[in-house]
Amino acid sequence: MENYTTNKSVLSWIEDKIALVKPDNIVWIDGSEEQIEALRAEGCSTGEMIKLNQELLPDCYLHRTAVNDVARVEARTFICTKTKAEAGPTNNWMEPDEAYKMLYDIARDSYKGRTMYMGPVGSKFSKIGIELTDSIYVVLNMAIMTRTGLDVLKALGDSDDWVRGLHCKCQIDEEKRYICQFPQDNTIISVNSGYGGNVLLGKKCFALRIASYQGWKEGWQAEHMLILGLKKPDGQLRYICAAFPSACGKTNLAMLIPPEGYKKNGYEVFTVGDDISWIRKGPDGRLYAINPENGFFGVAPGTNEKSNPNALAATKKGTIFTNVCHNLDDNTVWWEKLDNNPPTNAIDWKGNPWDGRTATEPGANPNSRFTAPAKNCPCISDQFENPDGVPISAMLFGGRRAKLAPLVYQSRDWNHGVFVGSIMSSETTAAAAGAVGVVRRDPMAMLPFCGYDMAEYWQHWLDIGKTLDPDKAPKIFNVNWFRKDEDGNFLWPGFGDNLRVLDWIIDRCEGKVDAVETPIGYVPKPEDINLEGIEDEVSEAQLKEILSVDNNLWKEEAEGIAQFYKKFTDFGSKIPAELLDEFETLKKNVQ
Ligand code: OXD
Ligand code: MN
Repeated sequence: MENYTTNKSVLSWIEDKIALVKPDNIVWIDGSEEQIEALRAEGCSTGEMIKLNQELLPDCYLHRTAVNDVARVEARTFICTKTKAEAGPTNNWMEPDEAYKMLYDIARDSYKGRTMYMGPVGSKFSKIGIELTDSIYVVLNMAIMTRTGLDVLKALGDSDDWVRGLHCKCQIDEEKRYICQFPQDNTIISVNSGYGGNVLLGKKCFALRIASYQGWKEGWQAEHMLILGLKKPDGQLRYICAAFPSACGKTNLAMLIPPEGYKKNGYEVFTVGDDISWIRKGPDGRLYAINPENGFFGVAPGTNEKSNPNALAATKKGTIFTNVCHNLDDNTVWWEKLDNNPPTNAIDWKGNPWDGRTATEPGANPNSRFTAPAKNCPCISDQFENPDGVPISAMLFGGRRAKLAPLVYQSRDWNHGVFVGSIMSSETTAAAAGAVGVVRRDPMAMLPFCGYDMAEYWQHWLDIGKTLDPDKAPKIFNVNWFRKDEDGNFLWPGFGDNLRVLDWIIDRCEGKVDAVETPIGYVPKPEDINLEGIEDEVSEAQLKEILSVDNNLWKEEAEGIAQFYKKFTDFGSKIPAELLDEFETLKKNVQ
């Protein structure tokens, strides 16, 4: 094996892991197009990858995971800190020595007959990681999602500040599937899965779980947030970060196309990121965000010309599709709600023949995905590669709540905003294994991704706030695109029309518009949400309804919040006093 680095910490860790997993072959990933092309060909020769129609979808491939391996597995995801207290009440915890022993027992000899791929991963501006894997699918995905290649090793030099990632696809034994993060050792070990979020270790495992811990220790933040740039008719760009639980439309919002009238007036949206933000204070005292990723790992079903033409365009080349439906007629892909024209001669995500005319089950898994290079996105921001990041005007929290939260409300100040984030809740989706449609508390959309005690994480948010001049701190809002009427119909059209809400948000940030104070925060006056062009879809009465705050529902909600907070106090975690004060205020306000 030719070594690509002289870094002792890298070489000795790799040697150690080679002795453990015993690969037949070892390949360093250099990030070159030739190597990627050779791996694609090898993946196709074994059936791991399927080459799609190269005229219609150049450099695009399809992969099917095992049918029992189609989502992130939160129940099998662990934070392995020295003490259980450090992991907090919302994380599964395992003692590190015990975890290493168990994982090494599973990983031992698991690469026999397989090839080990070693690829540096991570953002070239900041953090570096190396993932060892026995899966070509993982290598090809990581080559899209991260800045992979020998330059990264050069940038690392002799430093031992890098994240160690070991992935063993193994036998896909569900009972032995574990995704373990060791934040105190900068280490991730993932065994017995071959599905995206569990195995693309640069994403949730590193850029959120490990990075949130690093940010806590180093004074910055890793958040489950998209970043978008909004250009207004004055030609200026404002940037917004937004946190939503998985599969609540982050990719759609990040790539939003303004409604016609807005477009004519000069509004434009640019995407900096669709899933993860690393945020730190800049020299001018404002918060700046970068997207540590290099691609989009988006949910395919529901992505179409209307909901997200930019994402669709991004998938037209160099994309890997996972668990979508394979149209055999033209060797392309299809998923539910792509169009009204399902294929009739197809293979479903499970690998079985599928005919859209007679099928009773979906052709694509509800959590099927596309892994698309960010540079393909027609609205990618010219600030995407800016190592200093973009200055943040507003931060949004949101979720799916059919009845409770209004379309938008603004927190009274930073601390209240942190409280609003801490009580976030959403009806669950297919992005994680488990029941769909159940309300769960998901503070800052970080429930599955926070690498340490969530109460300490809230304290970290409050501490960051203390360092900010209130005039420069981003304003914090909560949005809910998913309010429904009595008959279960959505009250707000969503998608591009969400710009109407973003416009109000920016005006609030700039002190240009008044608002109505309610028990939960500031909501827009109905006349300040521009309905021009959608008067037929959203009546004034409907708008009033979506903006309304029902004290009785919030009283019920307060009980849910109390139960959630109790989990922390029962565990022995310290909920910051500021949040308890905010909770008291909320209860008083909705009396
Ligand atoms: C994702 C998720 O894949 O949050 O982004 O599950
Ligand atoms: Mn996500």
